Amino acid sequence: MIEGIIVKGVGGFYYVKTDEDIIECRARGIFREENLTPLIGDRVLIRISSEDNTGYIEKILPRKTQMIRPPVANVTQVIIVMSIKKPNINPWLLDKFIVMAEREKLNILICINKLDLDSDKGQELIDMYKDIGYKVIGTSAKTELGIDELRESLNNNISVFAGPSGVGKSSLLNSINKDFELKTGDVSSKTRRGKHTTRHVELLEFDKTAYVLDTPGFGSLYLNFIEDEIELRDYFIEIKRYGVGCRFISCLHENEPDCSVKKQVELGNIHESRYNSYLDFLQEIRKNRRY
Ligand SMILES: Nc1nc2c(ncn2[C@@H]2O[C@H](COP(=O)(O)OP(=O)(O)OP(=O)(O)O)[C@@H](O)[C@H]2O)c(=O)[nH]1
Ligand SMILES: [Zn+2]
Repeated sequence: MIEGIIVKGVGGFYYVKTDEDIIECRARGIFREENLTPLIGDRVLIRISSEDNTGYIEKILPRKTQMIRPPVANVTQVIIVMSIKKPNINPWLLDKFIVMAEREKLNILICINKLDLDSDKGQELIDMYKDIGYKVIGTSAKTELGIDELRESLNNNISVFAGPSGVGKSSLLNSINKDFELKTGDVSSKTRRGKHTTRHVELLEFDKTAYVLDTPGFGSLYLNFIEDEIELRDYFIEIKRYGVGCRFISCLHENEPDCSVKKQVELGNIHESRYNSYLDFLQEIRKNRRY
């Protein structure tokens, strides 16, 4: 049997990239019995028929991670893209994407794009999130600033881009590799096009150790997957860090006495906008639970 990775799935067929080739495969019926669906990103063992060079997926190797939207296995890294302008940077939204990615326990790379439009403001934000402890790259798909660094970050990862519409996710992918040729443009023209073409999620191979999903992750940003509000503390890494010093183990860092997090906000060691995002998401989780 040969090992490969599923890079695409269309209508019951799976396209498995091996060292030499891309093989069109079907899944063994046994997976259905086991209620197991092969996913894009799955490492699989296949048997190839010598007659027509199509194959059967015989075994799915253990998954490292499993993303729900879009359904992809073994994603290791999320590249969260925000633009400094057009659309304007929205730290609250950035924090939300970070929470989604932290929850999935994925490596996070923050990419502040369109730096050509306002590099001062961009740098401010880059410094802020670096200070928190994140890996941040400032980029411009227009001037190719930061593209080499972004390309390098793909090595040894299955990456997925995430971020709001229009920030330049497709443009960045195209700058990384001209062969990708993803459609870019303003939102309205893309929506029109989208109505007539069925989109399939596909893993783009950048090189043997670097795959990128052609479809953005985390389309829905509802926090309803968080069942217990106490979870949220762990998805803000600096709040988690400073929270160790709170008087109460169960401190939610709102109005509890001797809260180390509140103190660090006052001292300026936790950014106010991050703390505000935290409080806001906490309310959202509570509201969800009431329904
Ligand atoms: N000035 C400037 N414009 C950019 C940059 N990157 C992308 N753009 C423009 O921003 C617009 C949106 O870019 P896309 O790459 O389509 O954005 P996207 O994030 O893929 O958008 P969706 O597919 O809707 O999620 C296009 O008109 C791009 O030309 C950049 O670095 N600087
Ligand atoms: Zn506290």
